[in-house]
Amino acid sequence: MGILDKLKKTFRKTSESILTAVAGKKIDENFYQEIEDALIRADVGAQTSIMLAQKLADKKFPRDATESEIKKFLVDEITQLLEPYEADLFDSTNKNPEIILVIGVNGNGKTTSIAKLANIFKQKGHDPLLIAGDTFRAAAVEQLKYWGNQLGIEVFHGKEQADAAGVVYSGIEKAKSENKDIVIIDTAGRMQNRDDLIAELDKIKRVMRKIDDTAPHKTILVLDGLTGQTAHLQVESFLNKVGIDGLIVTKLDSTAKGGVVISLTQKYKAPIFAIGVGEGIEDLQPFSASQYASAILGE
Ligand SMILES: Nc1nc2c(ncn2[C@@H]2O[C@H](COP(=O)(O)OP(=O)(O)OP(=O)(O)O)[C@@H](O)[C@H]2O)c(=O)[nH]1
Ligand SMILES: [Mg+2]
Repeated sequence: MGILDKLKKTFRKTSESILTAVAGKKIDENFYQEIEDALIRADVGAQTSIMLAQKLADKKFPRDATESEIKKFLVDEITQLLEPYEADLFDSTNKNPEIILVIGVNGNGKTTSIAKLANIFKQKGHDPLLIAGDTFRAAAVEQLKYWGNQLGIEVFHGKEQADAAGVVYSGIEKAKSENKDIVIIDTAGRMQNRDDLIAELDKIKRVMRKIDDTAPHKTILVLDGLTGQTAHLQVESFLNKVGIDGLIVTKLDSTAKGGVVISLTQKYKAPIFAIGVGEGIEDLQPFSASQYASAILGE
């Protein structure tokens, strides 16, 4: 299956929900309102949904315009909205190593996304080291080690309940001495309102800067695409309290509200590094504005 077909399948719930508003309808006042409502239901965000419906109305489609013409227009508009937020995670690196810090709320998909990312890096010829900075749960280290074994990628971890910042420091030293070109750091899940746990992230950042004062080169917030408005609160908090360079939005295969990617980018100007489209190791895709726009409209 090609990437776009796979994405269409991923976003089928979202596209079906939007398209029931379009299919077989006459183009009248009601039509634009229905599209606006459908976009809002798909979590596209009120402001953007109103704007898109207005643009459609301004375009003055003839009453007999086809569903496909309407969809193509929306695909183009959404692509333009999203293009500035395509963030390339897979460009070549020269930071020796490139240090990527992965953070987010419990269960959002951090560890799984790290395994998927590492797999992509490895396939591209990189030599990543994964650091198990989630020292909170023993099972977290095991989960990362499991993926490391499966993928043939090295995992660095400390002793049980070790200080996360200390593990990160030792891991980066090891990566440097072994000439790894990418380090990806897994961290324990933490709620955005737990300031004590947020402070631990500051400590991790301070410690890695003793080795490389430009690190972390990327801080990625992983969001669960199923959580809707809660995802917005998470971005707001982590942006203000920790600072982030962009997002990975996961579990888009299980939601009818796949428009959340649009509302997040428009509201927070947050680049999207990748999207999670399933539980398998291949199910993480670099973010493409045009493919995403086509997929959520089933076009
Ligand atoms: N369907 C689907 N499931 C996903 C996706 N990404 C992650 N998951 C699942 O979400 C669950 C949690 O993923 P983890 O990677 O363990 O999440 P985490 O953020 O590391 O969780 P903590 O370490 O507890 O904070 C697992 O069952 C994953 O398989 C995705 O894109 N689609
Ligand atoms: Mg985890």
